[in-house]
Amino acid sequence: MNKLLAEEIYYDMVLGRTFELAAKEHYMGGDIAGFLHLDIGQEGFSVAAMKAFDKGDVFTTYREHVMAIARGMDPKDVMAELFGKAAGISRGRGGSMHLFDPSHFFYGGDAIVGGQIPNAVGCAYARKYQGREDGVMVVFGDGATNGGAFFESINNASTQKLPLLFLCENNGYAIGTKITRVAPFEKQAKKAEPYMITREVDGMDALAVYESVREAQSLIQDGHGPVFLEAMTCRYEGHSVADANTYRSKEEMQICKGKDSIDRMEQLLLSQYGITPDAIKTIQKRAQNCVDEAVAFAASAVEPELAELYEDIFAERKNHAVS
Ligand SMILES: Cc1ncc(C[n+]2csc(CCOP(=O)(O)OP(=O)(O)O)c2C)c(N)n1
Ligand SMILES: [Mg+2]
Repeated sequence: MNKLLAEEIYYDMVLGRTFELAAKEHYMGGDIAGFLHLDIGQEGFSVAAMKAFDKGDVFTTYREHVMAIARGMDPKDVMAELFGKAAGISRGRGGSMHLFDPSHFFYGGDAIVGGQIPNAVGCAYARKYQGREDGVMVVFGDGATNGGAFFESINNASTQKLPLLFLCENNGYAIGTKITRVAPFEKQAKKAEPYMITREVDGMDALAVYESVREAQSLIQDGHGPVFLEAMTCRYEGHSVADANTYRSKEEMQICKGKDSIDRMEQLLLSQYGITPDAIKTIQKRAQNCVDEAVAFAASAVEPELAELYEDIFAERKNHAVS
């Protein structure tokens, strides 16, 4: 990977964490309502996956602030969405779990666990039908692989040889339930093995994630059909800000935080890319300024008009009658 890209990935990881720490503060302060799922600890995975899958369509889960920003959305528009403001990326209608931006081929954020998976299958079918070769990537958690929609989707995608990357972020927990209590094995790729090529990567190593997603994207573009890539990660916070994370021991959290992807990337920049400690500080400052501006923008933005309450709820009814 060249220096410019390594620096860009590091910046987006620092930006993601800074953004989420600010979001947490404003959630606790009452500026943000609803649920707030933080990606803190998993930034390396989220940023590298988005940077690697540079073209194509992306569907993801409710834990998606960092992915949305890494995909190219303006942090101001994302923060305004969390604040429920009209200037938000989903016009204040979606909130944290529904960041949606067709101009970046980013179709959410989905509050329904695994709900995005069949949507991605439909999109991949459409793209194949249209002869578009970029492919589709769907990101979901380990918990989502226990749902029926997941099994129907892998069956359909492999039968139809769809250009679809199933990217599983396995942090070992579905809310507070350890995955091995509700699935017969720790690695969820086993569920997809009979259907498609499967791969595993250390999700706390941003460069490794980047390389694995690139490789998987080439495979789906070359007509091999779908690929299942499993990234082993670790989230530092509870499932959402409302979850006190009491189900994990101090020792487990210590091991988890010892793998910090931002620290690892920073060491790499210093030791292999010749980036100076001063340059690292400048990047961190730039990220902080960007987040401060995003918060100021969101705080001063206006709320959606009450009169628009029922807009964008249902599709416009079209008359398909043929005369
Ligand atoms: C269909 C559906 N069932 C249940 C829930 C409640 N729920 C929200 S997140 C979650 C766990 C999903 O597992 P995973 O993606 O591994 O969770 P995470 O790592 O994000 O905690 C559940 C059961 C939901 N949102 N949708
Ligand atoms: Mg999980």
